Amino acid sequence: MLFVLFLLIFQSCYSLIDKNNEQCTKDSCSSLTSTYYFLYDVNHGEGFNLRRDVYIRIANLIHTLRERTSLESNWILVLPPWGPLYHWFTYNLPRSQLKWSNFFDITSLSRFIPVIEFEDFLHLSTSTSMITIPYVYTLQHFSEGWGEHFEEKLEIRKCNEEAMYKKRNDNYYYGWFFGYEDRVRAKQFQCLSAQGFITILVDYLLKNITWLQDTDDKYLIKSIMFDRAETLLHVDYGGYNYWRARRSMRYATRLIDLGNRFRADYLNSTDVHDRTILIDDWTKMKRHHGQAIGGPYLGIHLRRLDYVKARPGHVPSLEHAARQICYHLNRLNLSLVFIATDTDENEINILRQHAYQICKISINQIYTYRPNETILEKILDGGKAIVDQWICAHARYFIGSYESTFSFRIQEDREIFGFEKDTTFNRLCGDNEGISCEKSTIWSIVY
Ligand SMILES: Nc1nc2c(ncn2[C@@H]2O[C@H](COP(=O)(O)OP(=O)(O)OP(=O)(O)O)[C@@H](O)[C@H]2O)c(=O)[nH]1
Ligand SMILES: *[C@@H]1O[C@H](CO)[C@@H](O)[C@H](O)[C@H]1NC(C)=O
Ligand SMILES: *[C@@H]1O[C@H](CO)[C@@H](O)[C@H](O)[C@H]1NC(C)=O
Ligand SMILES: *[C@@H]1O[C@H](CO)[C@@H](O)[C@H](O)[C@H]1NC(C)=O
Ligand SMILES: *[C@@H]1O[C@H](CO)[C@@H](O)[C@H](O)[C@H]1NC(C)=O
Repeated sequence: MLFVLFLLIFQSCYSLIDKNNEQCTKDSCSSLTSTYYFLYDVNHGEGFNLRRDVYIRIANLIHTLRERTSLESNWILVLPPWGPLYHWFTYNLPRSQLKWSNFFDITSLSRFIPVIEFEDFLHLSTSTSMITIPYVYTLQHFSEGWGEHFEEKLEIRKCNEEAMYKKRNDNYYYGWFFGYEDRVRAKQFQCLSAQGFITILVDYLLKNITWLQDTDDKYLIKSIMFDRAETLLHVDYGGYNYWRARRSMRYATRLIDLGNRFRADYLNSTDVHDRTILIDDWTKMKRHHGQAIGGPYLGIHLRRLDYVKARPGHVPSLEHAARQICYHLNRLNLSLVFIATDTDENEINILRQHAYQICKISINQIYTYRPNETILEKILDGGKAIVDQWICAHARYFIGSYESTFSFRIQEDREIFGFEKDTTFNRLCGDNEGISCEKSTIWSIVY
């Protein structure tokens, strides 16, 4: 019924619109040109690289939503501040309320969908004290499970777990909101059981949400937030718009500069020789496999810490990792190694010693990126992770860690540069898997 009414208004105004909507008078068309803000959050235990994957899902949702409603509304994504993240533990660094511009290039993101930082969202309110989001939902799985066959469904249900947003005496809901507990609240909160692709939310947003003007609340901004956004699936994993969203996730310039400087200083790696020249506007960059050759070094992502226990069969001992490094250096006639890793220099030194014993590669041919305190304070743990990824993405040959989302992001960057696939989709093998175990799954770029 509401939707029919909406269609009627839409049609009557559409005739007035005449290509652009400037001819709408404020009264007759104001509802058709509204700006809406979409917010989301992810389960707090998830790491940096899975969160980047969730961004791609959400960006595609916004993209679809904008295609479906281009005449009557303008949907804008509010970027969820980073942190605190379980893996970002360097003592004394700021750990939360981190802007996306620390790590990513906002102009590039905006070439796929319009985005704003959360701080800019806060400034939309004329009040400096409070902002009200009309609807907040926590997505959750259906408590009875997936059932016999795959079916997309959505239903308001009782919260499976204790609700993360609590109603106070003033009838508003309060919660974490990226550490801005005192600045943000919700008018309504519910749990939404959800199963299927992320775009299932498009119909819900268009049909089930009525944007009542709450004249009592002067802090209200037309916005909606979905927490636990990782609950829903990619709409087209590995497809055209997956890759467009991924290509839009260019890194912040200062991180790229740091990575490039390290490549030039220690690895004899520059874009002209490596054939990895970046075009500023990603929409104009299209490479085919084999165009990029990369710098004269082997890139390794050696995931340690919790992985050693979590993936026992597939994570090599330091000795077996060294054996594999020697094998590939020899095979590829390379003499330099770059290792991205979450472990400390002590473990890498053990690995260096093993490599020396196995293939006489000297200690100073194996590099890691260890920024000093001054740099680390600027780029934070997340920036260091990106510089590590950037350097691996430019290696002549890359070997990742089994099923690590950190490695997946490097593989995607290499697809964007146009490396030969067999230099990219490789992984370190566990001690009982030999030296040439099953490769990682190939997800080729699509233009
Ligand atoms: N600098 C740096 N950090 C790393 C490296 N490997 C892992 N990390 C850190 O540890 C985190 C790993 O968690 P994720 O990003 O979720 O990636 P993952 O390896 O798939 O691990 P899980 O998601 O926990 O299964 C990264 O975000 C980094 O903060 C590395 O090679 N270099
Ligand atoms: C959305 O609205 C339709 C029509 O009123 C209703 O049948 C459906 O249950 C609603 N969906 C949810 C998730 O509330
Ligand atoms: C560095 O790379 C260039 C171009 O690939 C090559 O000509 C040069 O010999 C290399 N220098 C070293 C020290 O390996
Ligand atoms: C291996 O590299 C060295 C120097 O880097 C070079 O002299 C030699 O010809 C290369 N061998 C092969 C088989 O490419
Ligand atoms: C930290 O490293 C940067 C770049 O390598 C360098 O310019 C700077 O002088 C170093 N700072 C300190 C305090 O060592």
